[in-house]
Amino acid sequence: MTLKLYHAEPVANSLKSVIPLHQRGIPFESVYVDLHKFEQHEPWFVALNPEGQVPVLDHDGTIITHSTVINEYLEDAFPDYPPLRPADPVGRARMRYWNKFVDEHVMNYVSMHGWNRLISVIARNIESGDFEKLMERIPLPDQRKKWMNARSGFTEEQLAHATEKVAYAVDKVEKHLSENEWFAGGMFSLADINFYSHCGVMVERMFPDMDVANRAPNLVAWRDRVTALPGVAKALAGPDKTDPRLRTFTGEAR
Ligand SMILES: N[C@@H](CCC(=O)N[C@@H](CS)C(=O)NCC(=O)O)C(=O)O
Repeated sequence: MTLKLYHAEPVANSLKSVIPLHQRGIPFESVYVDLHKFEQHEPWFVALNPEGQVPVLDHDGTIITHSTVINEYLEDAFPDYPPLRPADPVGRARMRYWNKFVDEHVMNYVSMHGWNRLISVIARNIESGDFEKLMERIPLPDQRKKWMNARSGFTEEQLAHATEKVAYAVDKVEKHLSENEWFAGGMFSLADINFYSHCGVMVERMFPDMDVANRAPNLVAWRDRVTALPGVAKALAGPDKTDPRLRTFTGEAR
Protein backbone atom coordinates (compact mmCIF):
# COMPACT_ATOMS: atom_id res chain seq x y z
CA MET A 1 0.00 0.00 0.00
CA THR A 2 1.28 3.46 -0.79
CA LEU A 3 -0.24 6.59 0.63
CA LYS A 4 1.16 10.00 -0.29
CA LEU A 5 -0.06 13.44 0.69
CA TYR A 6 1.07 16.39 -1.43
CA HIS A 7 0.83 19.50 0.71
CA ALA A 8 2.36 22.90 1.46
CA GLU A 9 3.06 24.71 4.76
CA PRO A 10 1.13 23.51 7.86
CA VAL A 11 -1.68 26.04 7.58
CA ALA A 12 -5.17 26.16 6.04
CA ASN A 13 -6.08 23.26 3.70
CA SER A 14 -2.68 21.57 3.93
CA LEU A 15 -2.73 21.54 7.74
CA LYS A 16 -6.31 20.29 7.61
CA SER A 17 -5.36 17.09 5.79
CA VAL A 18 -2.02 16.48 7.55
CA ILE A 19 -3.61 16.56 11.04
CA PRO A 20 -5.90 13.50 10.57
CA LEU A 21 -3.03 11.39 9.21
CA HIS A 22 -0.81 12.16 12.21
CA GLN A 23 -3.58 12.14 14.81
CA ARG A 24 -4.90 8.76 13.61
CA GLY A 25 -1.37 7.36 13.15
CA ILE A 26 -1.83 6.34 9.51
CA PRO A 27 1.63 5.87 7.89
CA PHE A 28 2.03 8.11 4.84
CA GLU A 29 4.66 9.75 2.67
CA SER A 30 4.66 13.53 2.95
CA VAL A 31 5.44 15.33 -0.33
CA TYR A 32 6.08 19.05 0.11
CA VAL A 33 4.88 21.24 -2.77
CA ASP A 34 6.55 24.65 -2.84
CA LEU A 35 3.85 27.25 -3.50
CA HIS A 36 6.51 29.99 -3.40
CA LYS A 37 7.94 28.42 -6.58
CA PHE A 38 4.47 27.85 -8.09
CA GLU A 39 5.10 24.10 -8.18
CA GLN A 40 1.33 23.59 -7.90
CA HIS A 41 0.92 24.88 -11.47
CA GLU A 42 3.73 22.86 -13.01
CA PRO A 43 2.74 20.18 -15.52
CA TRP A 44 3.76 17.25 -13.23
CA PHE A 45 1.48 18.55 -10.48
CA VAL A 46 -1.43 19.55 -12.74
CA ALA A 47 -1.27 16.00 -14.13
CA LEU A 48 -2.09 14.86 -10.58
CA ASN A 49 -4.64 17.56 -9.80
CA PRO A 50 -5.95 19.45 -12.84
CA GLU A 51 -7.11 22.24 -10.48
CA GLY A 52 -3.50 22.98 -9.51
CA GLN A 53 -4.07 23.08 -5.74
CA VAL A 54 -2.90 21.30 -2.62
CA PRO A 55 -3.62 19.10 -0.73
CA VAL A 56 -3.75 15.99 -2.93
CA LEU A 57 -3.93 12.42 -1.67
CA ASP A 58 -2.53 9.56 -3.73
CA HIS A 59 -3.71 6.17 -2.43
CA ASP A 60 -2.19 3.37 -4.52
CA GLY A 61 -2.45 5.60 -7.59
CA THR A 62 -6.01 6.80 -6.90
CA ILE A 63 -6.06 10.58 -6.61
CA ILE A 64 -8.37 12.30 -4.14
CA THR A 65 -8.59 16.12 -3.93
CA HIS A 66 -10.27 18.72 -1.69
CA SER A 67 -9.40 18.57 1.99
CA THR A 68 -12.92 17.83 3.29
CA VAL A 69 -13.27 14.98 0.78
CA ILE A 70 -9.76 13.68 1.54
CA ASN A 71 -10.44 13.60 5.27
CA GLU A 72 -13.69 11.64 4.93
CA TYR A 73 -12.03 9.34 2.38
CA LEU A 74 -9.35 8.55 4.99
CA GLU A 75 -12.11 7.62 7.46
CA ASP A 76 -13.73 5.28 4.90
CA ALA A 77 -10.50 3.76 3.56
CA PHE A 78 -8.77 3.31 6.94
CA PRO A 79 -11.51 2.24 9.36
CA ASP A 80 -9.06 0.35 11.59
CA TYR A 81 -7.34 3.52 12.82
CA PRO A 82 -8.87 5.68 15.59
CA PRO A 83 -11.79 7.60 14.04
CA LEU A 84 -12.19 11.36 13.76
CA ARG A 85 -15.79 11.03 12.64
CA PRO A 86 -18.67 10.35 15.02
CA ALA A 87 -20.18 6.86 14.64
CA ASP A 88 -23.85 7.89 14.89
CA PRO A 89 -25.83 9.51 12.04
CA VAL A 90 -26.67 12.64 14.03
CA GLY A 91 -23.06 13.21 15.08
CA ARG A 92 -21.99 12.78 11.44
CA ALA A 93 -24.65 15.19 10.24
CA ARG A 94 -23.50 17.79 12.78
CA MET A 95 -19.87 17.29 11.74
CA ARG A 96 -20.81 17.76 8.08
CA TYR A 97 -22.88 20.85 8.92
CA TRP A 98 -19.80 22.49 10.47
CA ASN A 99 -17.57 21.36 7.60
CA LYS A 100 -19.99 22.97 5.15
CA PHE A 101 -20.07 26.15 7.22
CA VAL A 102 -16.27 26.39 7.33
CA ASP A 103 -15.82 25.50 3.64
CA GLU A 104 -18.45 27.98 2.43
CA HIS A 105 -18.36 30.81 4.94
CA VAL A 106 -14.98 30.86 6.67
CA MET A 107 -12.13 29.46 4.57
CA ASN A 108 -12.10 31.98 1.71
CA TYR A 109 -12.57 34.98 3.98
CA VAL A 110 -9.71 34.17 6.34
CA SER A 111 -7.69 33.29 3.28
CA MET A 112 -8.29 36.70 1.67
CA HIS A 113 -6.64 38.43 4.64
CA GLY A 114 -3.78 35.92 4.58
CA TRP A 115 -3.23 36.53 0.88
CA ASN A 116 -3.50 40.29 1.29
CA ARG A 117 -0.75 40.32 3.91
CA LEU A 118 1.45 37.36 2.97
CA ILE A 119 0.96 36.23 -0.63
CA SER A 120 0.87 39.83 -1.89
CA VAL A 121 4.58 40.11 -1.08
CA ILE A 122 5.35 37.06 -3.21
CA ALA A 123 3.08 38.27 -6.05
CA ARG A 124 4.61 41.79 -6.09
CA ASN A 125 8.17 40.46 -6.17
CA ILE A 126 7.64 38.79 -9.55
CA GLU A 127 8.77 40.70 -12.66
CA SER A 128 5.91 41.96 -14.86
CA GLY A 129 6.26 39.64 -17.87
CA ASP A 130 6.96 36.62 -15.65
CA PHE A 131 3.85 37.28 -13.58
CA GLU A 132 1.55 37.20 -16.62
CA LYS A 133 3.16 33.95 -17.78
CA LEU A 134 2.56 32.41 -14.35
CA MET A 135 -1.07 33.57 -14.44
CA GLU A 136 -1.64 31.82 -17.77
CA ARG A 137 -0.69 28.52 -16.12
CA ILE A 138 -3.31 28.74 -13.33
CA PRO A 139 -6.15 26.32 -14.13
CA LEU A 140 -8.92 27.76 -11.90
CA PRO A 141 -10.26 31.18 -13.02
CA ASP A 142 -11.12 32.20 -9.43
CA GLN A 143 -7.62 31.33 -8.29
CA ARG A 144 -6.12 33.35 -11.15
CA LYS A 145 -8.19 36.35 -10.00
CA LYS A 146 -7.01 35.81 -6.43
CA TRP A 147 -3.36 35.91 -7.49
CA MET A 148 -4.01 39.08 -9.51
CA ASN A 149 -5.80 40.65 -6.54
CA ALA A 150 -2.89 39.71 -4.30
CA ARG A 151 -0.55 41.59 -6.63
CA SER A 152 -2.72 44.69 -7.02
CA GLY A 153 -4.11 44.59 -3.44
CA PHE A 154 -7.61 43.58 -2.35
CA THR A 155 -10.07 46.48 -1.99
CA GLU A 156 -11.06 47.88 1.43
CA GLU A 157 -14.61 46.74 0.67
CA GLN A 158 -13.52 43.15 -0.03
CA LEU A 159 -11.42 43.06 3.14
CA ALA A 160 -14.16 44.59 5.31
CA HIS A 161 -16.67 42.03 4.03
CA ALA A 162 -14.21 39.22 4.78
CA THR A 163 -13.65 40.57 8.31
CA GLU A 164 -17.43 40.65 8.91
CA LYS A 165 -17.70 37.02 7.81
CA VAL A 166 -14.88 35.98 10.16
CA ALA A 167 -16.37 37.93 13.09
CA TYR A 168 -19.73 36.23 12.52
CA ALA A 169 -18.01 32.83 12.49
CA VAL A 170 -16.02 33.59 15.66
CA ASP A 171 -19.21 34.56 17.53
CA LYS A 172 -21.14 31.56 16.23
CA VAL A 173 -18.34 29.14 17.21
CA GLU A 174 -17.88 30.83 20.59
CA LYS A 175 -21.58 30.31 21.39
CA HIS A 176 -21.37 26.66 20.32
CA LEU A 177 -18.20 26.01 22.33
CA SER A 178 -19.70 27.65 25.43
CA GLU A 179 -22.19 24.75 25.43
CA ASN A 180 -20.10 21.95 23.88
CA GLU A 181 -16.54 20.71 24.37
CA TRP A 182 -16.12 19.87 20.67
CA PHE A 183 -17.85 20.83 17.43
CA ALA A 184 -19.81 17.60 16.85
CA GLY A 185 -20.70 14.21 18.30
CA GLY A 186 -19.02 14.84 21.69
CA MET A 187 -15.57 14.06 20.24
CA PHE A 188 -12.62 15.74 18.53
CA SER A 189 -13.63 15.37 14.87
CA LEU A 190 -12.91 16.51 11.33
CA ALA A 191 -15.10 19.56 12.01
CA ASP A 192 -12.77 20.75 14.80
CA ILE A 193 -9.81 20.18 12.48
CA ASN A 194 -11.45 22.22 9.72
CA PHE A 195 -12.17 25.30 11.81
CA TYR A 196 -8.84 25.02 13.65
CA SER A 197 -6.81 24.88 10.43
CA HIS A 198 -8.46 27.94 8.92
CA CYS A 199 -9.49 30.06 11.84
CA GLY A 200 -8.27 28.60 15.12
CA VAL A 201 -4.53 28.48 14.98
CA MET A 202 -4.02 32.10 13.92
CA VAL A 203 -7.23 34.07 14.37
CA GLU A 204 -5.94 36.26 17.22
CA ARG A 205 -2.85 37.36 15.33
CA MET A 206 -4.64 37.84 12.02
CA PHE A 207 -7.46 39.88 13.47
CA PRO A 208 -6.03 41.73 16.49
CA ASP A 209 -8.90 44.29 16.40
CA MET A 210 -11.40 41.51 17.03
CA ASP A 211 -10.08 41.08 20.57
CA VAL A 212 -10.65 37.33 20.33
CA ALA A 213 -9.22 36.58 23.80
CA ASN A 214 -12.05 38.55 25.47
CA ARG A 215 -14.69 38.10 22.84
CA ALA A 216 -14.33 34.32 22.51
CA PRO A 217 -12.70 32.76 25.61
CA ASN A 218 -14.25 29.34 24.94
CA LEU A 219 -12.86 29.35 21.42
CA VAL A 220 -9.40 30.20 22.78
CA ALA A 221 -9.59 27.40 25.39
CA TRP A 222 -10.74 24.95 22.68
CA ARG A 223 -7.93 26.15 20.38
CA ASP A 224 -5.37 25.44 23.12
CA ARG A 225 -6.85 21.97 23.71
CA VAL A 226 -6.53 21.20 19.99
CA THR A 227 -2.97 22.56 19.77
CA ALA A 228 -1.95 20.22 22.63
CA LEU A 229 -3.07 17.06 20.78
CA PRO A 230 -0.02 15.01 19.68
CA GLY A 231 -1.08 14.66 16.04
CA VAL A 232 -1.73 18.39 15.79
CA ALA A 233 1.67 19.27 17.27
CA LYS A 234 3.31 16.90 14.78
CA ALA A 235 1.39 18.43 11.87
CA LEU A 236 2.32 21.98 12.93
CA ALA A 237 6.00 21.02 12.97
CA GLY A 238 5.87 20.24 9.21
CA PRO A 239 8.03 21.95 6.59
CA ASP A 240 7.73 25.72 6.40
CA LYS A 241 9.68 27.62 3.76
CA THR A 242 7.84 30.89 4.37
CA ASP A 243 10.33 33.74 4.59
CA PRO A 244 10.73 34.15 8.39
CA ARG A 245 10.24 37.91 7.99
CA LEU A 246 6.82 37.23 6.50
CA ARG A 247 5.67 34.68 9.06
CA THR A 248 3.07 37.03 10.47
CA PHE A 249 0.61 34.19 10.81
CA THR A 250 2.43 30.87 10.67
CA GLY A 251 5.73 31.34 12.46
CA GLU A 252 4.91 32.58 15.94
CA ALA A 253 2.25 29.95 16.55
CA ARG A 254 4.78 27.22 17.06
N1 LIG B 1 -11.19 23.37 -1.75
C1 LIG B 1 -9.79 23.03 -1.73
C2 LIG B 1 -9.00 24.32 -1.66
C3 LIG B 1 -7.52 24.08 -1.79
C4 LIG B 1 -6.72 25.37 -1.72
O1 LIG B 1 -7.24 26.48 -1.70
N2 LIG B 1 -5.38 25.19 -1.66
C5 LIG B 1 -4.48 26.30 -1.60
C6 LIG B 1 -3.55 26.17 -0.41
S1 LIG B 1 -4.41 26.30 1.12
C7 LIG B 1 -3.58 26.28 -2.85
O2 LIG B 1 -3.24 25.22 -3.35
N3 LIG B 1 -3.18 27.45 -3.31
C8 LIG B 1 -2.25 27.57 -4.37
C9 LIG B 1 -2.70 28.47 -5.47
O3 LIG B 1 -3.81 28.94 -5.37
O4 LIG B 1 -1.96 28.73 -6.40
C10 LIG B 1 -9.50 22.11 -0.55
O5 LIG B 1 -10.30 22.07 0.39
O6 LIG B 1 -8.51 21.39 -0.56
